[in-house]
Amino acid sequence: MAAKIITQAALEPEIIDPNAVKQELLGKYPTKVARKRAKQIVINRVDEDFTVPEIGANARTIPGIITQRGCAYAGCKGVVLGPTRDIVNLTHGPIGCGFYSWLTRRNQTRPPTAEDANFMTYCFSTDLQDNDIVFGGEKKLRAAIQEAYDIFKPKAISIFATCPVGLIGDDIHNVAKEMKEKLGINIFAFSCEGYKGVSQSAGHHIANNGIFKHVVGTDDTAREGKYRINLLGEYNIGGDGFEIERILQECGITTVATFSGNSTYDQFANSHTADLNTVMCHRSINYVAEMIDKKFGIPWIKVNFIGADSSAKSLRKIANYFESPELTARVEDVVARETMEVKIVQADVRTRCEGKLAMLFVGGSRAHHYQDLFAEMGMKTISAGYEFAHRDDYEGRRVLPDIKIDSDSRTIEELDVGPDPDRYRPRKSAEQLEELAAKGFTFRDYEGMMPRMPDGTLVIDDISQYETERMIEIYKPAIFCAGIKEKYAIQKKGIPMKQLHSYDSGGPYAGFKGAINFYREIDRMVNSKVWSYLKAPWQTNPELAATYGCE
Ligand code: CFM
Repeated sequence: MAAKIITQAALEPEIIDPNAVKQELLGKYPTKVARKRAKQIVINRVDEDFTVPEIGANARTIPGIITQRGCAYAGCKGVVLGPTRDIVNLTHGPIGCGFYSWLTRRNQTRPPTAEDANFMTYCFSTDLQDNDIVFGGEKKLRAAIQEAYDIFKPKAISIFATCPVGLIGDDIHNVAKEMKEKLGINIFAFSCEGYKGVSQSAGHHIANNGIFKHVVGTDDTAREGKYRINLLGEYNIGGDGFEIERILQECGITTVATFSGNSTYDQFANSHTADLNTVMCHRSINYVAEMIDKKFGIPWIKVNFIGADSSAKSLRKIANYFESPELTARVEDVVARETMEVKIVQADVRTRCEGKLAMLFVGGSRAHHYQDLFAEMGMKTISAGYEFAHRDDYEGRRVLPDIKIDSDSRTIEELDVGPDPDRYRPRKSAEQLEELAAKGFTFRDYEGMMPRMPDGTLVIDDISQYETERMIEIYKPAIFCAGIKEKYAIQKKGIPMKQLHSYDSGGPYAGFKGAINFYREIDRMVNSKVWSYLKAPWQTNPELAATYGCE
C-alpha cells in the first residue's frame, strides 16, 4: 500500500487517500502507541456549523518518539519573559539552561536611547554546582540577585527555576520576597522547572500567572492616546512587532503594552489602563487576556497580523470595536495604501507558486497563521499541526468546556481572579457588547485552526521525526515549514525548508511589508533549482574516476 501512495503522490497529491496515509504513519508503531497516536492524527472535516473532529493534544509525548517539544522553562523564560528588555532575567540552575536560552530566539528590541536599559544581550545565571545541589542554592541565588542589582540597578529582577531547583526544593519565592524588601525593586520568581506539564505550554501559563500577579496593574499612569490597545502574544521575532507597531501608529492606534515583543517593565505595569486587548498568539497568552478582563474589565479579541488580508481584517476589527468613523476612515486609508504594493507582488509570485503544496508544523499558533500567507500566494496547506497547542487552538474555544484536565495540567496553578474593588471598569456596557455581537463581533473567542482548513487535510499534533519524513516522501510538498531541529533532515530529503520560528535569518513577515517579504522568500525557495541537484554524484554513479594532476 505504501508504494502505491508514494507513486501517486508525486503526480497528483489530491488523489492521495488521507486514511491510507494515516494508516501508513501508524503502521510503524506498536499497537498501544498507535492507538494513542491515532487520536493525534486527524483527517480534517468541517461541518456546516464549523465543528471539526476531536484531536488529541497537550498530552505527554510517548517516550522513544522523537518530537520537537521544549520544556516549561523555555516557555516561561525564553518565550514570554525573554523579549522584555529591562528586566534582569536570572536563571537559577546549572549554566546550560541559561546558556542555551541566550539569544537563541530572534526576539528583537529597540531601546529608545543608548542610555535605556537593555539586558537581552546578557545571560544571567546562578551557575549551580554539585555543592549547591547537595547543600542548597538559596545562598547563591541571594548573592546573584545582589550582584545583578549592584552592577545594573534594574527596575526588576525575575528568577526562573530549572529542573534541579525544583528537585532540591530551593524556596525561590521566599528569596525573591526577601530581596525585594531589601533592595526596594520588584523581584519575583517563577517555578517553571523544565519537567512541569508536557511541553513549553506549561511555561507560558506559569509566566502568565507570574506577570499578572506581580506586575500587571502596579502602576496606574495611563498613556496618552485616543485608541489604546495592548498587543498580546506578539514577540517581535525577526522584527514582526516593529512592522505591526508601524501600521498601528499610522492608523492612530496607541499600543500601551506588548506582551512581550520589544516590551519594558513599565508597559506590563500599566497595561491595565488600555481599552482593548488584542491577542495574536492565543496559546501563549490567553491566560493574561482572560485575567485582565476579569480584574479590570478590558475585553479581548483575537487578531492576526500574519497575512495582508488578515492584517486588514484585524485593523478593521479594532476600528469596529472603538465604533469611531474617524478611525475606520484612517484604517481604510492605510489598508488601501499598503495593499497596493502587496497586490502587485502577490500577482507576480502567483504565476510561479499557484497550486504548490505546503506543510506547516510549528509551535502553538503559527501553523495556523501562516496558512493565510500561503493562501495569498495561491499555495495549499496540505497538512499542518502544532507542537504543543491544546484542543482549543485546533478546534476553537467552543470546546473549552469539554477539555478534560489531566494530571499533567493539574500541576499548573489556576489563579482565582475577580474584579478589582477600585479599578474594575468595564470598557463596554452590556448593551454595547450585545450590539457589537449582533453585528457579528466576537469577543473572547478563537475559532481555531481546523475550521479554516479544507476537508481531507491531515492535522497532526506533536508530529514525530519519523512521521515528518514519511509525510514528505508521500506528498512531496514544495515547502516544509518547521524549526531548526527538523531543518537539515528535511533538506536532505530534497525539500526546501523554511524555519517559521526564527525565520532563518529573514523577516519581518507580519503586516503588509512582512507579507511582501514572505512572498518573495517563499517564491525564491520553492522555485529554486538547487533542490534538483541534491543527489551527490556517487549516489547515481558509485564509481568515480579521476587522474592525478601530475600525470
Ligand atoms: Fe506563540 Fe510564538 Fe507560537 Fe509560542 Fe514558540 Fe515562537 Fe512558535 Mo517557536 S509564543 S506559540 S512557544 S507564536 S518560540 S514566537 S515560533 S514555537 S508558533
